[in-house]
Amino acid sequence: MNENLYSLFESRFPADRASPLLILDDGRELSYGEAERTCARFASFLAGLGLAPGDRVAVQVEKSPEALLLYLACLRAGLVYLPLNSAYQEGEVGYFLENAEPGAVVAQPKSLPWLVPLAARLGILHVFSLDEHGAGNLVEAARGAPEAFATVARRADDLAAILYTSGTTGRSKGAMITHRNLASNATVLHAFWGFRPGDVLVHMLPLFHVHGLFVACHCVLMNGSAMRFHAKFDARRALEDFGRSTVFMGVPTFYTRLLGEAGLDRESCGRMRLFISGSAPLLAETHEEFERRTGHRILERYGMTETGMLTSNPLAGERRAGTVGLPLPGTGVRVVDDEGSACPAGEIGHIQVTGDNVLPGYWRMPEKNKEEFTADGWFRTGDVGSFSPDGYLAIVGRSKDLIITGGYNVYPKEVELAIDELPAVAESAVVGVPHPDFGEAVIAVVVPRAGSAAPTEAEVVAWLRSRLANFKVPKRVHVVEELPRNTMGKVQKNVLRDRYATPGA
Ligand code: MCA
Ligand code: AMP
Repeated sequence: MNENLYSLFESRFPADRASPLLILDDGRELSYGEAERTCARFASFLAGLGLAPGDRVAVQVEKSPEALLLYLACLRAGLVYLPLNSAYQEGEVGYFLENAEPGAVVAQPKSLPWLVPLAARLGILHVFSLDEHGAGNLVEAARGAPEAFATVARRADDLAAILYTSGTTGRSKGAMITHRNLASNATVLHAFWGFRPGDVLVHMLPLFHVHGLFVACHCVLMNGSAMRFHAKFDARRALEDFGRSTVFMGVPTFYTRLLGEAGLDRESCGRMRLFISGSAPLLAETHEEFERRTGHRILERYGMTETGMLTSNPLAGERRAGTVGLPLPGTGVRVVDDEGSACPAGEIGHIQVTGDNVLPGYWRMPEKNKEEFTADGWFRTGDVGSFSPDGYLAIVGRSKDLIITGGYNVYPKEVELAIDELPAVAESAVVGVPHPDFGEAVIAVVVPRAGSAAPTEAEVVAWLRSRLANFKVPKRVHVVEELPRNTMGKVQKNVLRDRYATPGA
């Protein structure tokens, strides 16, 4: 049996291939049949380049139907898909390409001036462009390729994708995701959330992370139904779509922005059956306010890039605000103390997980595998939480030094290292503070080097903008004489968080 994830999707496609997979912003539709043909052309073209199963294809493009079809084509051709956030800058992308050694790169046309020389330096033979409208030389070059392609046989343990996640220390790690990881999670989520014929999902998430690509698109592909596919989140357009759709998935920022729309009420959401939130904590007050306005209780779930989805509130049972629900079928979730012993219900500890959805390890980083997995093979999430007596998991914090801003992860260390490269900076500390729109906002506290003129906030921001993705750039930079430290000499980030917690502080 071919355990290629694409074959699983294909087995679920509607018999009538004229039915829509994508309904676009301008009302145009892309049918399953058209999607299959374009995907086959992309797969034929990539295979024709000499790329072999297991080779990586790095893709840093804006969202478009073609970007989704390129992902499916990679699966089909047995290539390992490596999506990159379109906001990443040259230095960030350079590291990923050097580490993953892809056989081909597909990028936004505006990136080509720096990407072409970078690829040449790294010995990457094939560089193609694809823009936000789905145009570019990839599409041109694949135009004449055959519209039939025999999906390459893959075993469940073969790699389907590599997704880079930032590290607490040092460089990013490539999470290796197998066909088994994705197929098991897609099958479980499709059933757990009760997908049914005729469901229409409103898709407003980016396609380069797990939430938008795997969670949302896989549920739709498993269901053989349609999604209303938008380039990005837009609260007004979402409201328009709620009148003709049934399922919505978003990060908490989507929900707080929806609450800012006067038109969000029971009537506008009357046709919807399910609102799902994840990627960052949903405040209980957002949950309650959303229910008051629309009559819908948001279903919150919890997952990670390395593991896919782990827990979810139930479709039929109680959706409990402030919790991420119950372990998904087939996923083991345990809460343990510092010694690794199971915590009783109500006690807070480290969350560890196991299951077919959990990655086999990190790309070419055996030492990280040792750190991130326990001796008995469970994955350490770095999240901290507790179970209620009836099995609901609540996440109360993170042992990893991570900021989640608008659903994107930012590791303070990476931003601090970039700030410290400024000659006028002696040291810096980066923390997350509450933010009404993004949940948490990145802020930096900077100590000038003795004898140097203190850098201004604008200088620090300008420096970072050229080096880091825009969502990592601090919303505020505070210049201070020294950082607060404890008796061990460690910077007291909690003091900084408290000091700068008030907006405008
Ligand atoms: C944009 N900006 C941000 C963010 N997004 N700042 C902080 N955090 C953000 N997330 C800033 C830009 O730098 C820019 O600032 C300004 O906002 C406008 O940019 P624009 O792109 O127009 O913003 P937007 O369209 O309003 O985007 C906000 C957004 C977007 C819709 C919340 O960030 C988004 O779609 N987030 C979803 C992330 C996601 O998919 N996460 C799932 C990861 P300036 O003008 O100063 O440059 S997967 C995951 O976490 C796991 C597996 C899970 O459980 O799901
Ligand atoms: P990422 O590495 O981008 O996949 O982010 C995974 C992290 O997002 C998890 O380890 C959690 O810290 C966080 N996360 C995801 N979903 C939730 C949620 N519903 N509530 C709280 N944190 C979440």
